[in-house]
Amino acid sequence: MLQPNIETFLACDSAYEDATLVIFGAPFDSTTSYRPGTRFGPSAIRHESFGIETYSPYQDKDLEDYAIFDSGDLELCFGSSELALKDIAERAEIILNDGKFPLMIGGEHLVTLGAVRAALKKYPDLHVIHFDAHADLRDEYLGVPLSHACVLRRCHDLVGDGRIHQFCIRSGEREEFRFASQHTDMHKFSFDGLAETIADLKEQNVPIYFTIDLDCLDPGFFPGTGTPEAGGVSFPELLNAILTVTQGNVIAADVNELAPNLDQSGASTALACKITRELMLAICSKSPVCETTAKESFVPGANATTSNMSSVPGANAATSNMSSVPGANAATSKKSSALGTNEVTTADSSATDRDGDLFLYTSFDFEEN
Ligand SMILES: [Mn+2]
Repeated sequence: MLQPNIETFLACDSAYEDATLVIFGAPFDSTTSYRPGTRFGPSAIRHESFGIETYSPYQDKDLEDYAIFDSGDLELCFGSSELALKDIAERAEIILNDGKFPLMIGGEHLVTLGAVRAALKKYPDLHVIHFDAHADLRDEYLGVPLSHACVLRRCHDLVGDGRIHQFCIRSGEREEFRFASQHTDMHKFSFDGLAETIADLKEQNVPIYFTIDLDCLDPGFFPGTGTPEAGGVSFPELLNAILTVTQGNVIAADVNELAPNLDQSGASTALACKITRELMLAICSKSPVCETTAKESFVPGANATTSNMSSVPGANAATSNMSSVPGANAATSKKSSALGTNEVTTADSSATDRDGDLFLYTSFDFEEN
């Protein structure tokens, strides 16, 4: 039987009605301040997905076990940020109102504002977890308030003080850091404090919007982005942090700022694609919104080997004793007890990372939400 060539993210081919996670692309980069190209991010990630597996050995979960719908890319007006944000908000609102989880793939970081506007309508007590190299707290950039350099400041306009939690931040104007010290919960350089923050938000049972600017990663791992900043985190550290955040009440999320054209090796796209898979699996298995997603083949609560940050090989790697260098410590290590949900049951194996340093690879009995 001949079929039309419709490309979805790998295994995200459920019907919309059945899906509880819905992904969509926001290919917009009109306010990019330095090197453009993030408009090509969503289609590159989607295409790249056919080069990876549906199964995650980190989480022992498989995309095939969940009902995910890929609604494709929005057709956004490049000449008008406000129109683009309106279209993004409308798409996110439809998904939220249908009781599903929207996962947006950017695009430059400004796209987050559209989705946050929609999420706030349904969840007025929303908190934002923000991973980024940049503070994004400028009040305006080159005379405009709608810029990817201002996106978290615009989110602050909406949610107010103490509800934006920023991690890995290592770049911005002095004024942005001054603003952060008074109005946001900023954690510079690393994921230090993340587990405590999520434990606290979980205890308050507040909804979380989770935005990941991939330039939080070190440009050595992720050069394919418009404004790279040295001194970033590694893939295992980011993955661990994602597994931590998704233990909270996450109701919507985005991954942004991949500019595939700026890394001709394709390594940045491959990383972004894998992070997207891991994020989808973590959301599907943990978000309260997706509780009904699991198909019959998936057994919730079966010993997930991964729910704790220390379980990702390489996350607590050779740098763990370099405490004088900000960000050198795997910030998320050994903080699982703060979440109150993970109990160490067995240490089933140990392993050696590429540098020959021993780290403990443990198995956890994770209590599903
Ligand atoms: Mn950034």
